[in-house]
Amino acid sequence: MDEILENLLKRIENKEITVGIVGLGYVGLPLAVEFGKAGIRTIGIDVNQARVDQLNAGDNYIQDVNDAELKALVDAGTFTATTDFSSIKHIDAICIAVPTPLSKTKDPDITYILDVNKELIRYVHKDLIIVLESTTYPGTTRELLQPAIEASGLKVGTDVFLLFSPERVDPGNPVFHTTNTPKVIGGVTENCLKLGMAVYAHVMDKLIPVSSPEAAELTKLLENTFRSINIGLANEMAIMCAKLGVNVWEVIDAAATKPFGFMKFTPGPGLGGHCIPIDPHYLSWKMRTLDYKARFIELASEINASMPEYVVDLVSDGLNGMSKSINGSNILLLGMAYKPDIDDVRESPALDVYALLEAKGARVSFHDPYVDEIKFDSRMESTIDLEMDKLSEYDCVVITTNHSEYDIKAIVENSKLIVDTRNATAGMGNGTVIKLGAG
Ligand code: SAJ
Repeated sequence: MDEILENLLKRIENKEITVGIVGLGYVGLPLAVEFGKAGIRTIGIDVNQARVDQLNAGDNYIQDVNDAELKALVDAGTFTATTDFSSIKHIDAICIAVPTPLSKTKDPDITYILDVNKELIRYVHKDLIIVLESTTYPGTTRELLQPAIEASGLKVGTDVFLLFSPERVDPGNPVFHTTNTPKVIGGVTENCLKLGMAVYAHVMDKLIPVSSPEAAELTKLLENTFRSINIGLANEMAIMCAKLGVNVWEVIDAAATKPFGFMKFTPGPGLGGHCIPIDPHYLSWKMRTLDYKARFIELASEINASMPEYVVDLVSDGLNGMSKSINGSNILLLGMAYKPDIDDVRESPALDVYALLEAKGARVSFHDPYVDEIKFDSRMESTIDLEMDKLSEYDCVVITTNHSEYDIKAIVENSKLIVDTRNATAGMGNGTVIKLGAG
């Protein structure tokens, strides 16, 4: 590595750098806080002025970020937020953690990455280290970012340094967070990798270098495709067990006693979150451009996407047993977040269940201790207060997300009919409970 690069490496190791984080969401903000806590000047860049103002006032909005830690970094001037991309001129290493959703036709929507790219081209400068963290299809870093950056005349690997390093945030995970989750990282060149690793070494306990940005991009997609497919298998097992009159939860628990070669996944009302329902489609889309059909991904997606409808059929069967129909019934959904003990409703299957029941004429309400209100088409719906003595007013209560604070026993005792999609009522033998996958 020549002298210039050695000097750059030394500056990084001595924390004589400024780190920029683009995208101050559930990935970017925790990462920015960790760089700040490591004593590195950190500038957060986000297009959302309200978010920027909130952060500069020391107010946190991400559940996994410690309020006091953020405030201390803001008060000390170690972390500041801005909407101004020209700050890149004063940044030595920039991590891009913007959303990569799907379009309506389930194709990758990399608009956010393209928007950042436009700003990068304007302010990219010599010795800038650029890391893309957003989950994307293999080839994005090298085929999209590199040509755009090099159009400025700066050469990747000698003048600027370009890498891909997937985010692995598991919102709400009480054990694994930004610093103690191994960090995969792939550089366009050896120098890119060396410098990128020196930056991340300040905040990550363990770095996993791979040979290319494509390997890093695909590592992330394998991780989440693995989950989507295995969740799809658990959901299909639930459907098959119901037809066989066997309790899928008992079967899964028994299989999970195998000390090797098995990993437990459980059925549910469908796939929620910012990643699992979305990321595998980035891979299947890329494969379609190479005339290859990623069959496992498509099949798992089909099964997972059918689960909200399957839950509504269980509700219909339950009401039918009471000579009632969905049409005109009062139905309460417990839990709108896409998984327990978090406030995130993105892609939550509970939203689909809500909409499907309403479309069939039910009067639907919801309770969620973490979600005050949800947006339906153009209207906002607020959570009800959960009062045990009022549960009998509902013809059916659906447990869509089993938040830890739910007193399930009391809910079962006070409800006329329960459809349990999460095995929350395990062991509560009660005629009023219909359980997903329990025959
Ligand atoms: N789900 C099931 N059955 C299961 C597991 C999950 O139905 O056995 C459902 C959940 O209810 C949820 C969805 O799938 O609706 C996604 O669940 P998740 O546990 O994968 O949660 P995410 O998407 O918040 O977090 C995941 C990470 N989760 C874990 O590794 C446990 C991980 O895949 C990624 O680090 C992260 O997405 C990401 O950002 O990619």
